[in-house]
Amino acid sequence: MKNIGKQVNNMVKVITYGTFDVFHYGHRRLLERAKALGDYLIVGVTSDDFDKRRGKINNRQSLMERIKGVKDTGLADEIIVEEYEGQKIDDILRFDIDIFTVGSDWEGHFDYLKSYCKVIYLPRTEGISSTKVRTKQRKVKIGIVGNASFRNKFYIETSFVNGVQVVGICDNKIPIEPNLKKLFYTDNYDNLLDKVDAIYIITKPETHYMLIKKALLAGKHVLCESPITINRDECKELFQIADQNNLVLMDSIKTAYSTAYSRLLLLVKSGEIGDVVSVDTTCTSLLNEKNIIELSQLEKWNSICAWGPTAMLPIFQLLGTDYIKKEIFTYFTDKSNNMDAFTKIDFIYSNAVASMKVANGAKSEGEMIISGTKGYILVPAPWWKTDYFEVRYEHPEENKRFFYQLDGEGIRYEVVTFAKAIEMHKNNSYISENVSMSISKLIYDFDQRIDFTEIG
Ligand code: C2G
Repeated sequence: MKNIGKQVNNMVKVITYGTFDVFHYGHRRLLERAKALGDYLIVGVTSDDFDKRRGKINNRQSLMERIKGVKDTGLADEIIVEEYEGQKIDDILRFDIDIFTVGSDWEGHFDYLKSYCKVIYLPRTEGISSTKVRTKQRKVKIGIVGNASFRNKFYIETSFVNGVQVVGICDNKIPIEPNLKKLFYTDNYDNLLDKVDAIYIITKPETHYMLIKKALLAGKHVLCESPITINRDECKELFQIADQNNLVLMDSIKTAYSTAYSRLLLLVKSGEIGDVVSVDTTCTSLLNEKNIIELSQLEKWNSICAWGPTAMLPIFQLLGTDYIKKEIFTYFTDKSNNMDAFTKIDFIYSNAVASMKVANGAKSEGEMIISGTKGYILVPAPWWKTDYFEVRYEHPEENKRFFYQLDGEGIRYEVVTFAKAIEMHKNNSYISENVSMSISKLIYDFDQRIDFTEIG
C-alpha cells in the first residue's frame, strides 16, 4: 500500500547516492538505469564534509559543482545532499522509497537496507572512473627543501592528495628516511627548481627569503613553513612577486586547515559567544625522547619561530592585526643563538586583549581560550591539532560540544588547498597575506628586541 506522502498513486520512487566528482559517462549510465527502474528518481550527492569523513578528500569539485553535474543530465527529479552516516535509512522512510540502487562496486554493502525497500546493484560501467579522469590531469610536481624530520610526514600526507606528487628533495645530506630515499636527490637548489612546479620549504626561517625569491623568479609556486620571512617588508615583497607572476605563495600553518579550527572561527564570528574580549593561546612541547619527530625540528628552531606562528594565528584571525600595543617577555636558554626557552606576548587592542605563550624549553597547558561577553570557547590541549572544542556559558546546561574529524593534522587539507590554488590560478590560502606579514613582523620585533623584556 502506498501512503499519502506519495506524489502520485503507485509511482515507483527510486533513490541513489554518489559523489559524482567530475561527472562522467559511468555516472550518466548509472543514473539512466536508475531512472528506468521507476517513475521518480532522487539523487543524493555527498556533502564535502561527509566525503572528508569517509576518507574522500580528493574531490576536484565542490558540492555545488557536483550537484550541477547531476542536474545538467536532467535525469534527477529531485537532488538531495547526503550528510551523515545512516541518512539512507532516514531518506528511504522520509521519501517513501521503493528502490535503492547503486553501482556493483558496492555489491553487498547496502544489504541492510533490504528491510526498508528493494536494493538493486547495477553493473558498474567498465573503463571509466573519477580517479581516472582526475589522474589524466597533469600532476603538480613538488620538491622538498630542508632537513627537518617533519618533511617525512609531509611526504606521507601528500600521497593522500590527488594531482600532486613529491618528486625531489634538496638537502645537504642524502635523506635517510626510506620514503624519501626513492626521490630525486640534490644538494643544489637550482637543480631541484629545474625539476619541479612547486616547492615546499622547511628550512630555518632566516633562509626562507632567498629560497622563496629564487623559486618565484624561476616561476615556481611555494608552500613555506611559517614564518614566511623574519621581516615584514621582505614578506610583502615576496607576495608581490608571486602576484605579478601569477604564482601561489602560501604560508604553511597546518592548524588553519583543521576543520574544528575553521568551524570555531566561523562560530565566533557569527556572535556565538558575543563580543570577543580576550584570546589566549599556549603552545609548548618539552623536548624529550618521546617526541623525537618534533625534536629534530625544534632543536634547530627557537620557540618563537617553531610555535609563534601557530599561537598568533587565532589572535590575528579573530582580533585582526591592528593591535595598539604589544609586549614580549622572554626566557632565554642560549641567548647568543637567539634560543628562547619560553616567550609570552601580550597584545592590547582597542576592544580586546590577547596573550600567547610558546615554549620548547618550558611546559604549560596547551589550550586555547576565547572569552566573549556571552560565553567562552575552550579548546583543550593540544589545541593546534584539535578535533574537539566546547562553547561554555554561565549555565552549564547550555554548553555545546563540537567534534570534527581531523586527518593528518590538517596537512593533507593544506596540500589540497595548495594544489587547488595552483590549478585555479587563485590564491585561496586560509591565511591572509596580512596575517602572514604580521607574523613576520613579530618575529622581526623579537629578533630586534622591540617592546621586549627579558626574564630570568
Ligand atoms: N559508477 C558506475 N560506473 C563507473 C563509476 C561509477 O556505475 N564507472 C556508479 C557508482 O557505482 C555509484 C555512482 O556511479 O553508484 C556514483 O559514483 P561515485 O561518484 O564514485 O560515488 P561513490 O563514491 O561510489 O558513492 O554511499 C554510497 C556512495 O554515496 C556512492
